[in-house]
Amino acid sequence: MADYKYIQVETKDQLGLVMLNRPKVLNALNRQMVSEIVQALESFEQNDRIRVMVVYGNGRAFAAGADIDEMAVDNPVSLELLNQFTEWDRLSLLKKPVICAVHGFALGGGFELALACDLLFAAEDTKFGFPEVNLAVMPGAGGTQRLTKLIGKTLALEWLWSGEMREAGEASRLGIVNKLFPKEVLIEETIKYAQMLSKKPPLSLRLIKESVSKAVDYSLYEGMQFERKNFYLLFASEDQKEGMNAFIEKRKANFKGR
Ligand code: CO8
Repeated sequence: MADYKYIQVETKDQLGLVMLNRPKVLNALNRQMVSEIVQALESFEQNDRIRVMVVYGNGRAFAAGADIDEMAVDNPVSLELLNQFTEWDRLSLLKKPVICAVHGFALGGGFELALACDLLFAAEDTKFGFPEVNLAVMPGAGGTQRLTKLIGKTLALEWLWSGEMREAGEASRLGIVNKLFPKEVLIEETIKYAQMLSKKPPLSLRLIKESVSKAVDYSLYEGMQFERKNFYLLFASEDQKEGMNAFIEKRKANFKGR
């Protein structure tokens, strides 16, 4: 497995786990760390044995945002030339399920990373927010877009303008968090859920993810056409035969991902 400086990577059965690992600075996301996260997830994406990926943080927090020390000296030209977000954009090309498990703080770029994943599980102690406004900047990795698509314009504006931190319970009520857990069992419960998901037919998970993602951008009619093609496509898979035969033969299906 590649040697990373700011993350730790491991596999567990059919899961690929990525742990953010700069605990002294609350996993502040510097550029190399973002590169490493994207590389690690892409290598799990290419690994036939991995079916579900999990991202979480080591130490007191999931991530307290982009690394402010690194960003403080940026200017528009350096940012344009760096073009760092091309890497970030590759997160949305991942086809396998990605679950994010957050605790402590999920702020700024850390919150954006969580929102870029498919499912968000949170410890009850998590504080969410976009403090960028207090630094006289704004979210730059999808925060204004993904948050607004999730909770609507007025709620998003109020939250982003204030820069305030909100408790996990409120984030859950707003529909941002899928599951809340006591901090002590967050990773264990997330892995349990990911294990369950890893037993499902991978091609179905994949095409469901693709179709649901289209629902955000497409009209209902276009979205339904897209969904239908994916529905038809699954009938070309061995797993569809296995799933339906297992039902008819009253046995447990064994899905191979083809
Ligand atoms: N960048 C750099 N260092 C950080 C960051 C950060 N974002 N957050 C915390 N740290 C460091 C602190 O400087 C401190 O270091 P040291 O011990 O050397 O002084 C250490 O982590 C521990 O932090 P605190 O002592 O501050 O811990 P507290 O428990 O008192 O406070 C807070 C925790 C409230 C989370 C506080 O650390 C804080 O406000 N952090 C900054 C939060 C923030 O403003 N985040 C937004 C950053 S901007 C951003 O994310 C833009 C995204 C653009 C796209 C990025 C794509 C990746």
